[in-house]
Amino acid sequence: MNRTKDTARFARIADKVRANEALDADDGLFLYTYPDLLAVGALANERREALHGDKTFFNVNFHINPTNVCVADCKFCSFARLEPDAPAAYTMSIDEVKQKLLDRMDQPVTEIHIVNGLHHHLPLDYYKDCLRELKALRPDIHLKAYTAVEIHYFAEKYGMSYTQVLSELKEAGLDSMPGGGAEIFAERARRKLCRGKADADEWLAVHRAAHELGIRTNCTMLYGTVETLEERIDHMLRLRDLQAETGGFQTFIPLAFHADNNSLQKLPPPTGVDNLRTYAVSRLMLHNIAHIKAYWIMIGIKTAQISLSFGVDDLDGTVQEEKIYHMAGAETPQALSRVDLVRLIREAGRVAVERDTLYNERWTDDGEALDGIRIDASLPYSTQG
Ligand code: V47
Repeated sequence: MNRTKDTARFARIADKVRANEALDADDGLFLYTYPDLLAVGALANERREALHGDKTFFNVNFHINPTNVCVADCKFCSFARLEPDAPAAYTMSIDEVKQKLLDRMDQPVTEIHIVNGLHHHLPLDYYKDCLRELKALRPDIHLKAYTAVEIHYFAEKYGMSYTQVLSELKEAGLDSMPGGGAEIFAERARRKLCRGKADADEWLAVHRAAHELGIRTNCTMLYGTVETLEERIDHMLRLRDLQAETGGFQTFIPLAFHADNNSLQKLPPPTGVDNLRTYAVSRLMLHNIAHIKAYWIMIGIKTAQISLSFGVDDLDGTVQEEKIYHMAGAETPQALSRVDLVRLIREAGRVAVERDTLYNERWTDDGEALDGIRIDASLPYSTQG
């Protein structure tokens, strides 16, 4: 390897980043293979600080997965059950869905994240009723619900356009959409991972339709399965192109593959370096997406904390009742409290900002006690707040 040439190439990329110019696919691949991880991280950090300073966002949310019954046989998935009567398959009644919120009426939750399997028989009214009933209980709560893959499935199943499905769900209470189901856009990898579900163009078309209706959405990339680095960069560029068209994406969330209880069990998990590099490269490639979110459930609390120096400005979230990754072997706790999150962020030298789903700032850490609780660094996580 010619180090001098490499350093010069890195410096040219850094100039582009500082001028907020779009990097191309070759730049992305170079950053993925440049041996100096800390230099890539520092450049991503520079961009992160230019956008957000020390602010590090989090929100108070919880997850509901009303059904795990799913017609799609995605090889990476440990959550889905392929038939309604398969062992451990479940479908909640609307009352059971409501109960999840009733159990938390005294908590300062601002968002519910709702994702389902692609159920064989449920009518569209089931999904609308979930939204309506939750809103009836807490009209102020933000419902971030249903992935593009679900919306595509509903459109095909009920003979409707994406816009019709989304308009009806919006009318029932849908406020924004999570970024799941994107996996890896490249057809070669997608054929191996999730043949038969919405393809890349369909996933992107659903998000385009949502953005046109004023529904903000997130975007994700599942990494660490069968994809190549070229395919990761291609994935980011396709997201960047749609963002240039609509501006509707709020945050990008790289999702590290977890291998337990699914058909890809032989694959090793992404390494710490791969996780940090993927966050940094995402920050640098996706110059037009405001936020990069670390999903601590997937990469672990420690790596998530370090990622705050590698381009990440957002930590998801308090996240109670997570199922999809815990069924795939995630060893992280089921939830972090606000105090846990603030402590993690403070120790990383950043300023915690509690946000709502649309990134309106609700509370900023002033370094003093949190909600009357003085943060005690000697106590373990999840015992405070
Ligand atoms: O689409 C499923 C991934 C996604 C596994 O928008 C897996 O705020 C790793 O998209 N190992 C769903 N990944 C979750 C998701 C998400 C999560 C947090 C926040 C947001 C947001 C969105 O999870 C799926 C798939 O890509 N996934 N199984 C697994 N074994």
